[in-house]
Amino acid sequence: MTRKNLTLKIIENHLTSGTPEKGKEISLKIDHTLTQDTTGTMAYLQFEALGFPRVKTKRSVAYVDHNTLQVGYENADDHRYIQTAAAKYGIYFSRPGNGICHQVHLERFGVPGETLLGSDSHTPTAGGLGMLAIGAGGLDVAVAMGGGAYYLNMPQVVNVVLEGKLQPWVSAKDIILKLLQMLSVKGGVGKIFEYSGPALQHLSVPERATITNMGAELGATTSLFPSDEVTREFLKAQNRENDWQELQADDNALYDEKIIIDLSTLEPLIACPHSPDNVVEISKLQGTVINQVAIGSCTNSSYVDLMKVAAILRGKTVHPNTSLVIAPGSKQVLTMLAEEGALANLIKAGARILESACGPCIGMGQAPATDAVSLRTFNRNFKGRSGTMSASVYLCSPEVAAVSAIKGVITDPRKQEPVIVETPAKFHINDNMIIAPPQPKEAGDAVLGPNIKPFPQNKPLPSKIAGQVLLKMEDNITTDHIMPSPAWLLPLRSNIPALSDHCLTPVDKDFPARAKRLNGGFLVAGENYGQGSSREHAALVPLYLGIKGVIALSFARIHMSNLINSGILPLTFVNADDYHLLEAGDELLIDELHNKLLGKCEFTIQNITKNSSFKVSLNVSPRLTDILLAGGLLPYTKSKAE
Ligand code: MIC
Ligand code: SF4
Repeated sequence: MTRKNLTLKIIENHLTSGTPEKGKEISLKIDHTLTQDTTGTMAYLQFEALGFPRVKTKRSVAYVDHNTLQVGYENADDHRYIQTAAAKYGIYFSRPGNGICHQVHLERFGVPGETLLGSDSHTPTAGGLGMLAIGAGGLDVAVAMGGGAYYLNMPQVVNVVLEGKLQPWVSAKDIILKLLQMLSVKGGVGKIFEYSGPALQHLSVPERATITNMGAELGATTSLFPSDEVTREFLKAQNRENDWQELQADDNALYDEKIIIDLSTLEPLIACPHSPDNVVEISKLQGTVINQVAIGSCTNSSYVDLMKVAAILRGKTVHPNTSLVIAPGSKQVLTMLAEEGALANLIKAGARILESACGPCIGMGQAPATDAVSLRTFNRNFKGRSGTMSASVYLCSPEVAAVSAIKGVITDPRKQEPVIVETPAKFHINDNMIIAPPQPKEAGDAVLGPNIKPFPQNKPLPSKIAGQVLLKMEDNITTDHIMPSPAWLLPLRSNIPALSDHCLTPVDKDFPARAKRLNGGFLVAGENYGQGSSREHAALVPLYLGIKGVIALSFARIHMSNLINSGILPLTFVNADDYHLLEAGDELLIDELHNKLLGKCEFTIQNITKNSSFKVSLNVSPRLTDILLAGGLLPYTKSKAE
């Protein structure tokens, strides 16, 4: 009798190389891919540059959901490019207005037991449905669309056992906030979180998806729920029962780690500024004045979430000093809210209804006022991400957000009568905003606009690299720091030269000019460098600025891959003390690099300024070393195809 966990079963079913043993490199066949508009343009340009004629996956979907605010021609041009590229390459196109990629994929496309690679860090949302869903950079997704395998180091599998039942007013959001409180934003790096236990019978698929969605904030590779009767009910209600199959871990399955959470002991929790792991019990914040409440995002914008919000707001008025905005997760959710009268309750209460898109979560509007406090149901509260540097953003459940919006202060809802909303037996199905790809001979060419510029490509790795430490950074630098994306920069996502003037400016506003003047150099950082968004712009823009290597105490998974894919060395300090000794402005030299890469993964960098040296390691597989030597994944993949 085998004792396999579910992660291992799905991995074994998709394995194209390697042995799934902890830490070893494996590769997986990818069944589905998804892209969204702010990473999609790059992914399709790269797909084109790789020379693939058409996608080879079972299903690839291009969503437009992030940058839907067309303040100029730029976004509209991106949308047109993505739509025409999707038609040309055999990809489904989810039109702007149809909803947030993760919510729509869950509702209309996700299939238990299959693999999904998405150019967005919250792709693991589909793990709520029993899919092995992983976020990656656009180039990895482009390769997967062309039929290439996805490579990763076999993660450790953590079993999260959920016991007991949530108390009234405590929700799925509080389960994942609890894990963030326990483990921190780097506690999940190199891990997959597989959920089990008696409490699962009480957690619907969208609730499970709230948990797998925010597993990204733990730094996890992905998170996974079994596919059980609850999953079957959800797919049946989506008119997709045929996509269901039962998937469970074996009895007494083996895991690398186990965490037990008794749901009955949880309280409503809130993540404080400026990190999703800065979590406290609501009682500690009770009475904090809030200027804004924002409900939505791929974490908490499902039908049940918003029906609860509507029930709480029914007959009430939003506090005069608080602005409430609500973005339903999908057209399906919005349609059902409208048909059931809940939308009217929201509007009557004074909520400002936004379109079904990411909206304020990616800083597309609704930036808070100077020094304001914003309470959001989102997944990230990094400093400045809201569009206002001085704002304080707190993260909570939709229930807490709605009750607090009425009171104008953070309010523990537990003294009130609980609201009960059941998962519907039938969702409203209408896929008229999803365009299936035409037959190849009917598809025209992909249409580029003037803002879509060629992306930078690296040269093969030289054997001698010299340069200055251009910037020294602390722990947990996010890709929002490296390549900020407020509303006024998002239209430039297809224009790397224009974006380069804003790289790392939240850390040092002079960085781009310095990097350009000195023709590039090195970046130095602390732990968990590059956490957060999957945007490969955080590697492509540094590449454009001549960055040759990043030396850090540790890296976040997706960003490290993006650096390698761009041919930038991700080096780790062997001794943490050397991080403290290194200073911005130090001149560094790595010589005989090719020889060094042939040997063991540790080598020495000379610090010319300090007349000293320090050890770094490049702890990557031989395949990744070859990618670095080739100058990135694109030239490497092309050379393999020749
Ligand atoms: C995010 O939530 O940070 C984003 C915006 O969805 C990103 C993708 C992007 O930067 O375009 C992500 O999570 O990967
Ligand atoms: Fe969109 Fe926010 Fe989800 Fe990113 S985290 S996909 S910006 S809703």
